[in-house]
Amino acid sequence: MTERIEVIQGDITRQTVDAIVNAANTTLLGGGGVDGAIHAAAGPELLAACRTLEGCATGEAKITRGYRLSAPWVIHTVGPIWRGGGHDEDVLLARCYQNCFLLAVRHEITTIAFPAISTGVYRFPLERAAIIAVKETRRFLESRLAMRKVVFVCFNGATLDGYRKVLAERPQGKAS
Ligand code: AR6
Repeated sequence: MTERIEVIQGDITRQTVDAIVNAANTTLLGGGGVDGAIHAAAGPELLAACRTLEGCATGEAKITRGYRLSAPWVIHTVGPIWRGGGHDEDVLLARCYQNCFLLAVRHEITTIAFPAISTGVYRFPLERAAIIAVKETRRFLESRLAMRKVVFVCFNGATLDGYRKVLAERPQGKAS
């Protein structure tokens, strides 16, 4: 299973996968960070498509085409804003991954790239977010053999180090 997880440093807009995930906000109308980069690379057709979606609640996900991206699909999800950890942030972040995977199954997506959702402007602690991302991904891959590849695209070295550390740790409850 672990061989179907990749972690790289790079720009998610350049990934050649079936779907890239966008760390959006509830309006789905664009923003800074990875959201801004995806809209810039996909072109104005993406914003036009997003306008028809009527926003997205925190923890949910919605899908559009990728337009000028090499990825044919973009899955937009809204991570929680970190407010100290006592406001269901962990559960909401886990739901982002779960809902992205549900859409991936529905659209027969077999390769998908994620940014480190919520860990930028939304200030979710990186390692804590990476633990959730890896746990949800491993759980999904166990049940879904058709998913060939999940890529964690880290924009900087600190994010890459955080993911590598978490991926090197033994999954909880596993003997080997
Ligand atoms: N490719 C991959 N990762 C990237 C890229 C890129 N091109 N650009 C940034 N990152 P953030 P959030 C990383 O702030 O915390 C937006 O304004 C970045 O280094 O993009 O979920 C939305 O509209 C960090 O590791 O998303 C929302 O308002 C990660 O992507 C808000 O920000 C997430 O950082 C969402 O905040």
